[in-house]
Amino acid sequence: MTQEKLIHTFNQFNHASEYVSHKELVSGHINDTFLIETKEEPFYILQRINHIVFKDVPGLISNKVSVSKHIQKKLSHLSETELKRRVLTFVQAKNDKYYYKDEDGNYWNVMFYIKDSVTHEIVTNKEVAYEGGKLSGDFLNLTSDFDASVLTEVIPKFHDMSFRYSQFQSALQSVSKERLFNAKSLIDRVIESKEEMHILQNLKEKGAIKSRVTHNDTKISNALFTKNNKGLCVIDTDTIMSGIVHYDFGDAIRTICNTAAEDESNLDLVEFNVEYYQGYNKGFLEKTEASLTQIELKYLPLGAKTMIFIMAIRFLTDYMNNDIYYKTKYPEHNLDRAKNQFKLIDSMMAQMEV
Ligand code: GN1
Ligand code: MG
Repeated sequence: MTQEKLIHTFNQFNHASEYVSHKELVSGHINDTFLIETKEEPFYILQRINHIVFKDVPGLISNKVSVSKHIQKKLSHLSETELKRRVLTFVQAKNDKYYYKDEDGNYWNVMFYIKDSVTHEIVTNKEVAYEGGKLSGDFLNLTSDFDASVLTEVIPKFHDMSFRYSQFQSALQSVSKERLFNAKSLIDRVIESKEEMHILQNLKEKGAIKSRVTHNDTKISNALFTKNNKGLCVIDTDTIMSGIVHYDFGDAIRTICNTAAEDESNLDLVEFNVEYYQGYNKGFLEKTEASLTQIELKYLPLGAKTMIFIMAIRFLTDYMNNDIYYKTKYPEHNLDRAKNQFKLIDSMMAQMEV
């Protein structure tokens, strides 16, 4: 991506700002994200949405813009400055849409950068876990009256276990001998866990757990905090769709409670931090307890285990498919991610009853 092209793309959006410089933000595995620094604030986030992964980008943009607007309405008592720190605000393109499609077929969107905020790839502070719980809970509350059925399913069956299982089984048919050998023990684990890992999906399909608006990518690096560890805003809302609360609870726990990064290859460093589980759980329940059903509450811990497992099976499947989905930095990267997630489940099970 040349600088000239980036400036050209940025200038397809409605703003009165002058580009000064940019930085690529590299933490995501799917999209390309740039911080655009301007002559005078605000700064912006310019993002290329990966349209191989997200087949209906206009639908995705419509989901996230309409949910942002819904939350903005609900928080309209806040000052404009505060509101822009609490919810993502998207910038319209000159074509009046909230995205711009370039000559190469790439889709771009722009939002305001939320300054004086920090993200955590690894949590090292109990307050961040607690505040993270409040943020996820708030997001679910603020969107609870939004009709989830109008949302586009941006990645069909995204957290559907039987879909992830069938992808895993297809990969098993075509995996190379070498990768099969390297992944054998993890493959066996996936097969052993099949029944338990379908419990939540079965409850969802029976209607025992209701679908609603969920974020679906609540890893802790998708939340912004102040420098004093107060929760500000959830970001990366590309995967907003209809789902169950366990998806959001579980993916947050998966990342908050891991004492190491999700791709740490030294498994001795990967442990499940129960204190952070309790902290997140407390913040989450403070916001949602009154509105969750007994059955939703009962299955939150299994939700955490299931979401760790679903990432394990997805990383493993991608490894068996020769890394076609996630960005990887070295050949065994996806295998290391999968091993890491299984170690996290082992450590969780050694300390908690699920
Ligand atoms: C992907 O691209 P990013 O980092 O926002 C993935 C999530 C995984 C995550 C694991 C669309 O998210 O489901 O939890 O990697 N997003 C998609 O880090 O597949
Ligand atoms: Mg994401």
